[in-house]
Amino acid sequence: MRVIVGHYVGGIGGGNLSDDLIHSNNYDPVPGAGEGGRPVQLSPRELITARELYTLHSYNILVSDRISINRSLPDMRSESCRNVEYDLENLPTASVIIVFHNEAWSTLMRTVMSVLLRSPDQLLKQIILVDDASDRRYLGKELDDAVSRLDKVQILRSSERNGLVGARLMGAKKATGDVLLFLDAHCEVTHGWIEPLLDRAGSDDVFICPHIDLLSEDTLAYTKSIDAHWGAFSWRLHFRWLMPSGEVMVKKSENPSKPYPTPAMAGGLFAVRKSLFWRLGGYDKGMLIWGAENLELSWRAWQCGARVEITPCSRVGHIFRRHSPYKYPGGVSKVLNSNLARAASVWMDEWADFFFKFNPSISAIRDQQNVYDRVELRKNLNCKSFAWYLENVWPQHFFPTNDRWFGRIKSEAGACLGAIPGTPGLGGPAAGLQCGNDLDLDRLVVYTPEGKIMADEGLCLEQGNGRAVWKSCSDSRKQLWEQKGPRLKTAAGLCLTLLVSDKDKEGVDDPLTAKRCIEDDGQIWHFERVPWR
Ligand code: LR7
Ligand code: MN
Repeated sequence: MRVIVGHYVGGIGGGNLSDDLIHSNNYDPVPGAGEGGRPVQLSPRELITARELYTLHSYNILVSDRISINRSLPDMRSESCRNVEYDLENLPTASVIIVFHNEAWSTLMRTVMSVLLRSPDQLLKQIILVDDASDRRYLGKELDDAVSRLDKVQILRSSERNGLVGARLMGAKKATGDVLLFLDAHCEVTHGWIEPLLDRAGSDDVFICPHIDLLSEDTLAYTKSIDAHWGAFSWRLHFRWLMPSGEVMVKKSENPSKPYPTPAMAGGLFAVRKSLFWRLGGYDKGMLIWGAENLELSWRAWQCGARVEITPCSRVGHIFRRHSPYKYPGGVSKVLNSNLARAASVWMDEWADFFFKFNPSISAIRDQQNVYDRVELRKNLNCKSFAWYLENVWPQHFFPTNDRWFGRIKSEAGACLGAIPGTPGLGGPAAGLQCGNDLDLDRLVVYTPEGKIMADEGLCLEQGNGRAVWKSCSDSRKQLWEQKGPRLKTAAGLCLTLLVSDKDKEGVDDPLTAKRCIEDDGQIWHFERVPWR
């Protein structure tokens, strides 16, 4: 499991950069730079300047300004994707919608140019740029002029900062193509990107996403991301990429050019038939600035009779940023938490109770949200339950359920089981942790009837070579633990053991492993159930 979109901490302003720097367009391409998707390297001195400018966009603007907005990229598709033939005459047309707030000129224009360069004329109806109240001077008249020279491209401006949902709705209302195709404002599409999206979006029941590749935030190199990924989310409702289940992988290898289902989408890059988008209720207008709309849309799609899929044949690069460069009116957590509260209350049923119980600060702002319209929408569309979603769309999920034990597993020695919060999804060696309180998600685990011990982020306790580790949950038998009285046993009959080094420390920070069963406090476990809702 890998993390790409995380939880942003902090919108940062322009620091102490001069007005001139902030507001001017310094696009100045160097012949050959970044061609073929290759990285651009800077001299050590330039790197220092580039670092200072990161506050503006959270990517290397010096590099971006050096690469032609028409740069070439290699064909990123697999052999089997290249062999698919599409009947262009019978594909629906696309309105590409790109919303932006204070984007850099060069990345924005490169997004636009890559679409113009690599989409068959008859399939591309229009490109709609939506300016979400940017205040950078270069995005004013200078952008208008540039856009007016381009066929099919138009720009809509919002005088108020609406956030990406409001901006996308503004674009969608003006779209005249059959399919809405959303992109972030720092993407580059590659050869053959649009045909597979339109081919699938033609059917009226699917939100179809491209395979998202990586544009390095430092060098703008185009790199392929791992072949298969699945979108999902953690207990705290942070979007996460996971490895698809074994079953999905088998199907994929049987037909490597076929779109495959995903529990959730990353949010920025997808195509959907316009009629379906509106029939399912567009977006939740109550969602501000950034965040959670991707989960809301994914749940709504699945629960209300549509699907979310990824086509491996459409490859689009996106600049992943570690920080969000723009301001969040009201503060980033207030904005994100309100959006999450809305999405959870409308769609998650009992799991909304779980989310709110363990996130009291979000629960506190829950009542400020009026979601009446969205609840009505759910009723009118006759949508299925979240239980149905978990069971059918994401059976490998790691949330508690009615038939899964949930709580704290505490050693007789004192320490508790839990995955140390580190880089989400990566796991690591398992050790005894200081037991937290009942709301401390890092010390709470799901114990499935099958015998898996699951922590947040899709980590399962696994007996590795000589040591127990937290690893991505899989079908591996090494992740099965049978409860025998107060002991937890592997298939080979070994006992989960906390290797207590110092009695006074109660096993905190001490390693866990599976050992021959003996009389030992480190092998005795207490199961303290914690109600999850
Ligand atoms: O107030 C705003 N107004 C805007 O117009 C805030 C943002 N925006 C624009 C912004 O300029 C950009 O073009 O909205 C777009 C998305 O914002 P980003 O690029 O800051 O978002 P992100 O790429 O970090 O985050 C992902 O999750 C978001 C949750 O709200 C959105 O769904 C993004 O579209 C989404 N991006 C992707 O899915 C790209 C692939 C990333 C992955 C994984
Ligand atoms: Mn983005």
